[in-house]
Amino acid sequence: MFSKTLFSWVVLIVFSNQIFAQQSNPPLYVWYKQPANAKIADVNKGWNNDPEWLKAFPIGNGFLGGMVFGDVNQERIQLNEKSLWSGSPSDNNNPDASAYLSQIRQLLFEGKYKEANELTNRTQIAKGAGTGKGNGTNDPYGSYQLLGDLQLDFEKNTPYTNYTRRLDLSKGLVQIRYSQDGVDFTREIFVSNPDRAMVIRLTANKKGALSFKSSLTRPERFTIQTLKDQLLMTGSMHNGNKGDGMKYATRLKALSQGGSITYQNGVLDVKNANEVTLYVVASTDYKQVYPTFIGENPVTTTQKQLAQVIAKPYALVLKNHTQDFSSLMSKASLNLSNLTTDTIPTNVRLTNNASGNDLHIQEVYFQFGRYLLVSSSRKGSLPANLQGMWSNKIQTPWNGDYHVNINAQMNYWPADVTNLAECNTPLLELIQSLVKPGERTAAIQYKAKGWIVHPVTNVWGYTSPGEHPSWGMHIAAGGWVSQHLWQHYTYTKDKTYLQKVYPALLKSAEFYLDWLVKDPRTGKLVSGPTSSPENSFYAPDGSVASMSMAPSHDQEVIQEIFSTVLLAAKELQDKDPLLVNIQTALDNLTLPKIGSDGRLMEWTEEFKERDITHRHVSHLYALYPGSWIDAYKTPAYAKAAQKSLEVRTDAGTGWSLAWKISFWARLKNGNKAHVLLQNLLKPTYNNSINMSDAGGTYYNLFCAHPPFQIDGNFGGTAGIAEMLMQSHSNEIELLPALPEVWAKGEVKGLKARNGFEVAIQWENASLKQATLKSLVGEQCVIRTQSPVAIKGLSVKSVKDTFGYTTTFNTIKGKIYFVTAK
Ligand code: FUC
Repeated sequence: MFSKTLFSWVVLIVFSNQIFAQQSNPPLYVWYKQPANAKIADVNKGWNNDPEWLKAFPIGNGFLGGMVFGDVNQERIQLNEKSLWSGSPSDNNNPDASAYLSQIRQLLFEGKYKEANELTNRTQIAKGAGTGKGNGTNDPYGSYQLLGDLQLDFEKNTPYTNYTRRLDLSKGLVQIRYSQDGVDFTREIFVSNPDRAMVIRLTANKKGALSFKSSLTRPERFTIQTLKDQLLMTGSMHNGNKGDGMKYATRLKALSQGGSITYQNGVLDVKNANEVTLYVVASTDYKQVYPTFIGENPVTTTQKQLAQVIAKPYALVLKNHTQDFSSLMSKASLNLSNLTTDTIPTNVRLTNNASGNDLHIQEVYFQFGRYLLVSSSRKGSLPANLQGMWSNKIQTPWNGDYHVNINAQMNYWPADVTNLAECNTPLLELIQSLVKPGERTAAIQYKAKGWIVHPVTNVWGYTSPGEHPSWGMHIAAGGWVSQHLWQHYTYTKDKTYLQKVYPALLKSAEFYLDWLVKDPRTGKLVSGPTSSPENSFYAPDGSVASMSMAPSHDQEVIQEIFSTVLLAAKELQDKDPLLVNIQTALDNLTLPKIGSDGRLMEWTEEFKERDITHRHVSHLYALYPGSWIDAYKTPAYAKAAQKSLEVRTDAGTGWSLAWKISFWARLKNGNKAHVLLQNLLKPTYNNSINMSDAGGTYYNLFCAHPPFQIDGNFGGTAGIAEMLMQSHSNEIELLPALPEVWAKGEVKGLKARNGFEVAIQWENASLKQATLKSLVGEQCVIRTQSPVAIKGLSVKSVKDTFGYTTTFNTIKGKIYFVTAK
């Protein structure tokens, strides 16, 4: 009797902890049977990536990162420190710009595009060198740069067998194995966030078999000091003004079991050890505080870091790291393949997928995007940049900066929805750090209140326009990034957080209030002069132009930021007098139109595009990430958006393909979204930098712009989530865009707006069951294709044109079990 009761208790406990009968998660490795060649390529030859570098594994803790080659005789870990930038704070605001604004607007209203564009090109640009045309490493703008290279020279040449290298995505751990000269060797490499150090553990199954020389190097600006028990590399960056800028320091130390370790002439020499652990720590004197940006001395910081990590046994450092890393990675999972072991190397899968449909690489790609965010974006670090944090160059393409006309935003699309809110904070902090410099830019450049950023920013608080208006006069950027502050709130409903970010939101709206002007032809409010990011058109006067009044993108972003501020004010019961003006402006805003060919118009007139398949699809902002265009609520606009998308084609740079996955998902077309995912996954093993080459995926799963650019990885992950669950319109839609090829599967840990955590299981391409955990106790509306039942509740699924909605109140902390009827 007693044991029976105990048994039922156990069953009950086990059952209540389970979301539902779980499938086991598929293995999460990126792995290969070959090393990458560690020979250092000339990193200063333009923007081309080294194809071998694109075979290495990226690792990182948000601050310190590495690319691990796994080369047997000559291991190389190319190092990065995320704050390591050349350049320095500079004033690029142009005080003469505002004097020309009304003249430019007048010319545009009169249809004199040639004159208007010429005048804009002359007057509405940054003062000084701006971004240095994306090559600003020796300008004040600066560039993100590599920290250097760690090399391990085993001074061997003998053949090896049984080679494998793998990156364990769930633990953030590289493991390399091989046999050479009759000895089995292993290497285990990770970058710990709790201990802020890179750790490299080498073992052999024969005593005394480990001998190698190790050193730190950098293409320029470095000094190596050989200390008694470590190597110290220090240097300072070019500040862009013929002087020294940011300072950095890196330390390398080894501890071994058996054998000897000596440090001489900049070389760490290990002889006949049984086991060796190398520690790398690094830091800079950067601090994200405008206007000086100066923090702690990196020589001191690294001293503390090293002391902390070597004080602990290796096993403990590894344990703390894996716990930390996997606590984030395990928050969401995707199972499409039902695999339990992975016997096919990643490069083979990628090739197989190109001619078929390798479900495992698709689920790995989803998790790889999450892995990259966990590795490159942690509390207190700078956000993931154009290359996340991995660059092997002194001049990273486009300065490896924060492009805010799509790229930086896309990096953070997966953050909330795939349950990595912790990794979101660096972007939210960066945005808030732009308010002060952005207020100066608004005041000096446009004599406007509020704050603005143009399409690019760096670690030095750059908010001025770029050097050419065709790309540099993206006026909507500030509103777009501010939207991220609000979106994060919609997931958490945390009012303390909202209170903190509200001033940035309000001040962004305040800028647009000052900026908008009345179109004399319609009496409506329009933004301009401004571009539809990076696209251009043939104006009626025959000229090629990028400047116009009221391109759809700007109007959509402004519409959204105004609406958002009004919602935020309501949540906080704020009564700021500006809110009345915002409401009035919102009511008078010009909104996009549908053209005679059925497309959503990119500009207010039906101009002929210079490039009809342009990679930017900014006028569909309102479809995704915005939500004003909705397949169910505004079907006519959704149809027009679809037409625009079809004309843009299924090709594009990496991030463009990724964006299109989410567009198609929002249009509820899973098969089309999957076509785009497959295009994004197309193997691309060259080092082209030709933008007209369609993007794809490199050997190590990095996204090809080309060259390597990480946004497509993040956008791909977000796109997959958007195919499986959507929550942008106060409903949680389960399986809104399931492609036929994902007939069966399970996703767990997706976050929905209004505070829900969602798991879904499906079979035969339709919902089997789902669970929703209510995190804040809001009412829940779920949308499904067929009626559902909710365990313990009496609910009714109400039919409409697009499916069924089921509404129920929830209690904070409770899990609701949904089953298809
Ligand atoms: C924008 C895009 C480019 C590239 C660059 C970093 O300018 O148009 O394609 O992604 O950012």
